[in-house]
Amino acid sequence: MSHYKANLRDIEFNLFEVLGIGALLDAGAYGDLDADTARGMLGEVLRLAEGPVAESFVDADRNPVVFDPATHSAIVPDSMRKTVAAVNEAGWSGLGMPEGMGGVPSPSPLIWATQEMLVAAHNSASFFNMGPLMHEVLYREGTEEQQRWAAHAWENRWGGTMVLTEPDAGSDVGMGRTKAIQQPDGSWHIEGVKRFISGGDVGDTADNIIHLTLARPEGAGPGTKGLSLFVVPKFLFDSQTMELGERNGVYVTNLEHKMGIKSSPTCELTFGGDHPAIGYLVGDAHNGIAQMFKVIEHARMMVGVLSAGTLSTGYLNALEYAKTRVQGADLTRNSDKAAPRVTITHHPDVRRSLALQKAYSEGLRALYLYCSAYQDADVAQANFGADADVAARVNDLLLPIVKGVGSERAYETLTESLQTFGGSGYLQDYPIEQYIRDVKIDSLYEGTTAIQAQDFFFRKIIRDKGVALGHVAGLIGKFVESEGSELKAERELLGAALADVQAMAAALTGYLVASQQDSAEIYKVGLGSVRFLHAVGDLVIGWRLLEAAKISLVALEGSPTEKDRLFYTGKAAVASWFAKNQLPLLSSVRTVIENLDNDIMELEEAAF
Ligand code: ST9
Ligand code: FAD
Repeated sequence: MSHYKANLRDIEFNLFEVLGIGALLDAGAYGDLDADTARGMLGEVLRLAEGPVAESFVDADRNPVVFDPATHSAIVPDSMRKTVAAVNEAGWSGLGMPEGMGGVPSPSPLIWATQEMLVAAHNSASFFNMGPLMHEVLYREGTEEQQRWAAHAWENRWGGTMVLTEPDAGSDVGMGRTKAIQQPDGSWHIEGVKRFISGGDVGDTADNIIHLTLARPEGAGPGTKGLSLFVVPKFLFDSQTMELGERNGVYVTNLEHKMGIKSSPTCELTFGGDHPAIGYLVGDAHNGIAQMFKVIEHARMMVGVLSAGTLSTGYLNALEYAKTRVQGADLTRNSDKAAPRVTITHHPDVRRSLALQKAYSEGLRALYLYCSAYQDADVAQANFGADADVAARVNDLLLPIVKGVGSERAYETLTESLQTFGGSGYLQDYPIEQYIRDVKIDSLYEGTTAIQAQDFFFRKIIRDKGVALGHVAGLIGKFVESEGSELKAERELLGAALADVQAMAAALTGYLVASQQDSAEIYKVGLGSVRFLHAVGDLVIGWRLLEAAKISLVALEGSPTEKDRLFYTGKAAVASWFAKNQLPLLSSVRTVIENLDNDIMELEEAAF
């Protein structure tokens, strides 16, 4: 039996009943791809995820990838090799790839929905499939010649990596010291040591790897703006025939031993030394950080989707267990020692916990799919009346929420899933402990939560002059003001949460303005930014859950099947629960943010 439990019904609900993707597809917006075909594809992806992808989840954790220093390569467990082969053969990475590369046009929400199932079924396995993302970015950013390389790399399932981090350059990418030295033939020699590179080697699962690498050309300025992006292949190749040639001078020199995702090869990569590491400037332009952010934006979204999917399977496993585990009597008969024992779903605290798990797993899915709707101008226009410019801004605004809030909420809520199992949850007999170990990384890489929170406030709100935030707040306000007696109390709670978040934004902006007179005032933005990110996350999640509830209540007025009746009833109930139990907590966050002081910043370091 697969550990992985997908929530295909909820995925389809979001795509077809909330975002209206079926109507767009049937109108021919994406060529031959119609709604029925899309549903068929989702079913096939589900079978792949539950089957060959999930199959290696346990084995690859207990018998992880190992490093062979003699060959500088990763030795990949057989179980993982089978999974990688099955994923490659299925070819789903073609969805949404540029048509010039042979890809199939598809709306973003559909692409991310398929990704959710694939990555959540086996987190580590995703890192053997980073190639297509790097190929796509090389295709979009590269010269004509590099576009050919990219298309060949994708067609031949080469691996791919994103190479930024160094021992002294983690969050602070601009501290990178890896050098690039131009050669007379126009190529470059890359020299330096990079750390923590996912998929730095993938053993014999790919014939070649392209490392998209940030390095500083000799004489270039400091910081991120002085970095350029190079494509550095593991094996050199003939630029015309693409025939593989000599080994390039980029080698894995260590493999990290990690808390989770143990079969994801996280590598130290050494470039150059005795054997030059030859690289080619991407797009023949020195625009490295902006080019790399094309990869990063996609990867941040991917991380949020992965977190949401992992929590969802954690919740569904916990729910299944809770429905069968008999323990204790109903609380109303607690003093009656002879009272019949009940399944733990009868206990109020288990219900509270299951409601929280259901709310965040369905809420985070609704959030990432809401965000993905702004990645396509037509979907954004049809659903939210956003033009292309606003759509791009809202996507930017939502990305740090999808990644930052998604990763943190998934990790903390998975501890609730574990708790549902009691002591059994702590055992390796169930998948939850591995989900927790595997998902923890999501709040760390691709920019830690603190970095997401700063990106959110400074870049996505202040630099954007509040345009995107205003759009989202406007939609929430409209929902709050909507007519009708349905969900009235919940809409009022949402309205209060919106006011709380707006007050938080005003307080943080006030500190920023005050910092022009007294620079220390900006510390208050830093002190409040993660709480603020989470608060906006809860607001948007609460709203999306209530939108889903509204649609569900309408569906319940028809004559749904029994299965659908239960589905819609659950959606309406969990939205109401979230509004009543989670949204009011934002008022206390508002109080904290409005009353921030700098005492903790003034504390001597030694007094901590
Ligand atoms: C990493 C990889 O951690 C982890 C693995 C990920 C796995 C993903 C999986 C993917 C594929 C899986 C596929 C699976 C398939 C299916 C499988 C089936 C089994 N947006 O503010 P400034 C740019 S990698 C856009 O001054 P500083 C912009 O160009 C390591 N652009 O920054 C800007 O210029 P301007 C990740 C942005 O102070 C310029 O940067 N590491 C954004 O110089 C400078 O901006 C990190 O993420 C943005 N939001 O530098 C580092 N922000 O302003 C985290 C900046 O003119 N650190 N730019 O437009 C940061 O993000 C820092 O804030 C910093 C600061 C480096 C940007
Ligand atoms: P640091 O930057 O040292 O941060 C330490 C702490 O300080 C964090 O809590 C952070 O939030 C906080 N902090 C730092 N700066 C600030 C600030 N300005 N304001 C507030 N708080 C701050 N990198 C790649 O390039 N490619 C990869 O494929 C890749 N894969 C990875 C896979 C794994 C398993 C791991 C563990 C890492 C991977 N990374 C990769 C690196 C990853 O992106 C970095 O670990 C991450 O960006 C954080 O950098 P750091 O570890 O140096 O932490």
